[in-house]
Amino acid sequence: MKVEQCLVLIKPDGLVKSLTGDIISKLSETQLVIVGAKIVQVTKELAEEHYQHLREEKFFGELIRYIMGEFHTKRVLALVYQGEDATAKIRKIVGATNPELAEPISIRGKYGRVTTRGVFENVVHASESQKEAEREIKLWFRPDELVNTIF
Ligand code: IDP
Ligand code: MG
Repeated sequence: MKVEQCLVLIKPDGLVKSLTGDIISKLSETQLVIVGAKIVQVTKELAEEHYQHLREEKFFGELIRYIMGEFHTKRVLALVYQGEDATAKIRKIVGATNPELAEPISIRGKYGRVTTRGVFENVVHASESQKEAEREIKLWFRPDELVNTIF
């Protein structure tokens, strides 16, 4: 067991569907601590950097428009969780990337959908590993926006 951080984003569909409270309540079962939180208007630069690993995918353009809020609202709620095994605990509650394959009681299984445009609108993002979490948190937050100086 080791202390980790994890970036969670409530994506624009999650905000429009008024799921913020549900998602934060569900994540509180992990007993992890929130050490950073803010509403962000996602720029193209931030979106493309965040999803750089998917640049070659055919759905990349739609994914960028989705996270920028072009289909819902131009807001994302960014949260940083910290605690033991944060990424694994959060990813379990969040569920699989494809909402049709996600556990029905996971956040994505409950609230996500596959659009005819070909994007998985899966309500929430969570870092996949501690390495990714560090990269993502540095991208989304300045050090002084986090409770402790983490990075
Ligand atoms: P993750 O969000 O579970 O870590 P990633 O592979 O990092 O999954 O993909 C980032 C986001 O891109 C997903 O959350 C989803 O919104 C979208 N996405 C990933 N794979 C597909 C796909 O095959 N079709 C449509 N959208 C996808
Ligand atoms: Mg990912």
